[in-house]
Amino acid sequence: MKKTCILIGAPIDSGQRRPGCLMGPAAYRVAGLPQVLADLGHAVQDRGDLTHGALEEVRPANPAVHSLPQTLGWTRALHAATKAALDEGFPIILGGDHSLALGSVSGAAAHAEAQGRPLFLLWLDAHSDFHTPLSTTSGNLHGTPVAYIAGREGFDDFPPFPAPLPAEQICLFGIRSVDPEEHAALLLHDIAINDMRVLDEFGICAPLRGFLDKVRAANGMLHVSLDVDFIDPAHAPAVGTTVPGGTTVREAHLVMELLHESGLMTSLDLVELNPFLDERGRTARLMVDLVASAMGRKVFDRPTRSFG
Ligand code: EXY
Ligand code: MN
Ligand code: MN
Ligand code: MN
Repeated sequence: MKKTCILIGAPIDSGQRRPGCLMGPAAYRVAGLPQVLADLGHAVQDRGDLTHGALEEVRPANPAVHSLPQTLGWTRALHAATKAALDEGFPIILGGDHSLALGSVSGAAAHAEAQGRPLFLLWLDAHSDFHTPLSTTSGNLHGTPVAYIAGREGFDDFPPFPAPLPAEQICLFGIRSVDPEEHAALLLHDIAINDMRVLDEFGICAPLRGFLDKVRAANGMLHVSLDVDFIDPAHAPAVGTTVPGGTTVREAHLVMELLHESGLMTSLDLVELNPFLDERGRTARLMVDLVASAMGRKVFDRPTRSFG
């Protein structure tokens, strides 16, 4: 199905400390994302880059947390932009670090709530991002969005999340780096954690199809958040939080192809690309190729069937 793709640049890097993520939106455009989408027959509206707006003076309870005013400003801006874009089409948020999901997913949740539909979340990441601003030791708020989305306590400085997602509506995929406090909290939340061991043992298809069946049965909307570090750093080096043992390029494409075939994805984040760490745009181009697979690019247009 052809979509109206609404590109929203989010040059946010306040969720972590390594410079470079703010160049992400430009890198996706230089890597040809708008044209790739148009070549697939989609309508493309590039809304340019957001800003975080006026900063409010706020002091975090946890002294390790840095850039809280910027993160709050970005959260408000991304919430509004994503919610509005969902009224017109298919938002693709060009990050920027993963703290952008504090706003993009809350905006998607507000839209889903207004539509009377449940929101589901597919989190493609090496990390569970399940810290709160109180539990984080790095103080990097890009490690917290899933906790906010799931309704964990500890986000008092943030707007209340519209309708925190029940555990069964959240699916983590590719996980291989979880801090002890996150681990303890995740055991209490019963969120589906398809870590790399699950993917090694059961592959991509069975766990992902199981989750997509739940989305379909609930007439759900599906927000997908793709962190560059989901993919093995040997293939995607341009990210500040690399963790060895990630997915292959083909596994990442298979996820995107299954998402396209499901027809269920309603919004997408591309996060954590740091062009300053890239090798001649190699990672940016891989991410654009993955979006192309999610938006209908196929080598052979054939029904999936077993051969033999
Ligand atoms: N759990 C670690 C922390 O909280 O600092 C690492 C977080 C990395 C988050 C990146 C976006 O996925
Ligand atoms: Mn809609
Ligand atoms: Mn992440
Ligand atoms: Mn990550």
